[in-house]
Amino acid sequence: MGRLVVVSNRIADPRQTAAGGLAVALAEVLNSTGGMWFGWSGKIVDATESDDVVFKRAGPVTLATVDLSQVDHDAFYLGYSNGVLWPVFHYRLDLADFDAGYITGYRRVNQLFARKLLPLLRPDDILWVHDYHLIPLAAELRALGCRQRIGFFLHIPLPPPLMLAAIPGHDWLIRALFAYDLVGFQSKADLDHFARYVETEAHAQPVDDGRWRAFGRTVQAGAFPIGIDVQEFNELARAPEAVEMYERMRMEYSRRKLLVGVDRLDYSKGLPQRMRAFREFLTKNPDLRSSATLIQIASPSRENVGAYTEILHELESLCGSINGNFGELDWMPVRYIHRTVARARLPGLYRASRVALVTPLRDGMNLVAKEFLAAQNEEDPGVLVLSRFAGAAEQLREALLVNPYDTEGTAAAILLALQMPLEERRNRHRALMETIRRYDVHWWCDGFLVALERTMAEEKGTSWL
Ligand code: ADQ
Repeated sequence: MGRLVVVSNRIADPRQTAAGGLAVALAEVLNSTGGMWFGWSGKIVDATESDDVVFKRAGPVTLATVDLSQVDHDAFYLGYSNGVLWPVFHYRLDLADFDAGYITGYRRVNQLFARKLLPLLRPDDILWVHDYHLIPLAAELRALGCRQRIGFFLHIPLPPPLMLAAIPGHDWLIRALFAYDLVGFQSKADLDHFARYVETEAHAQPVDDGRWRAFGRTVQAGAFPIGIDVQEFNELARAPEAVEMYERMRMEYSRRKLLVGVDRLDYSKGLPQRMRAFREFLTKNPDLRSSATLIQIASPSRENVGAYTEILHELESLCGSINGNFGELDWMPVRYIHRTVARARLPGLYRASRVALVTPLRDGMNLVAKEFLAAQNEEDPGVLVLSRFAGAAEQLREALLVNPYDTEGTAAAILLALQMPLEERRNRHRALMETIRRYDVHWWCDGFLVALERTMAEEKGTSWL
């Protein structure tokens, strides 16, 4: 394989474990090919400052970054990426802000990335572009003459065709996907939405085996559900920080069962719905009340986007009223933490918990579900309550699957999870572990790159957008 060039909005130093499983998995391929990771530096600079690429070495890997001006950042990142694509792709048309200036900024930054990246490329490089911020990047690169093989992976869901069609310029976005050689989605449902969109809106023809032809170009599309690095997570679970966390939690909650939720504070994660289901559980089961505590970690995220302030207030008010109405002098039902918890401590918290509540309203995959399973004690494992609307639900069939909009149903699943006999917990956990071990992050990474290498070489025109 040629050198791998990964492109994403934000980059991480793959040598730091805090960077997470994705960076670890990519680091392996990047290291072995002496690859490059290209993205935004995270810095916002004055428009008059130089926009040169800054290079850093991370072992054999080159990290290459560009800065963004305030105007570009606001339109590209806050505006189009997180104010249009994120809500619509998570089925929240009501939260989208279709300001016409955003799409111009989105395109401008993708053009900037293409302009800065192209001179750094070698003829046999293979490019892997990540996520919704960079959908038109391949089209912009092709317009400048780039002929290398380029793959794209969407980490978030793709909505059904009619919802996608609500985005002004949706046809431009999907046409841009055809500039890639391979387009990957998290789930079969997302892939099906892509197929139905291109058939109905773009009159594309299926060629064979996952290939589609439209706009005079053929693209391969497939489902590549992302996994975790089970071994890396096990090591993290055995490290002192996680062990200490586990022991502290066990001591503090020796007489109570713990339920845990770990999310970014985002409206897609279904946090108010989860709190209402827990409140319902407390209302319906007065005798069980003080036997369980829910720890909800909701780390701050995108705080300068309006919809995020609203969800923060809603969640705070729900937690406050649950604690006010149900709390006792020696017991509070909810511990809500609006801060980031170090990744190294999470496995300890997961292991000390009897139940994980992973109940997003919509999620591309959701890795917390898989990390919770990997951190369990196999002899006495906890139970995963999982939304059927998380991509992970396509794979994790032995979890307790719930509809997060159904408050009563979710409350009933919480009761079932807390009372599940040991034998059943073990059986479910064993089956789930088999899945997350087989379909781990290395399987995902290798599977995508092999599929990308196998795509038919095709003469790439340069008139794209
Ligand atoms: P996210 O929406 O960020 O990612 P998720 O998959 O749940 O969602 O988490 C990604 C990573 O962040 C995990 O390693 C998790 O442990 C960590 N994380 C989440 N909340 C945290 C918290 N409060 N504190 C510390 N760490 C936390 C997007 C998509 C997902 C998809 C991933 C990967 O939205 O659907 O699974 O990308 O493709």
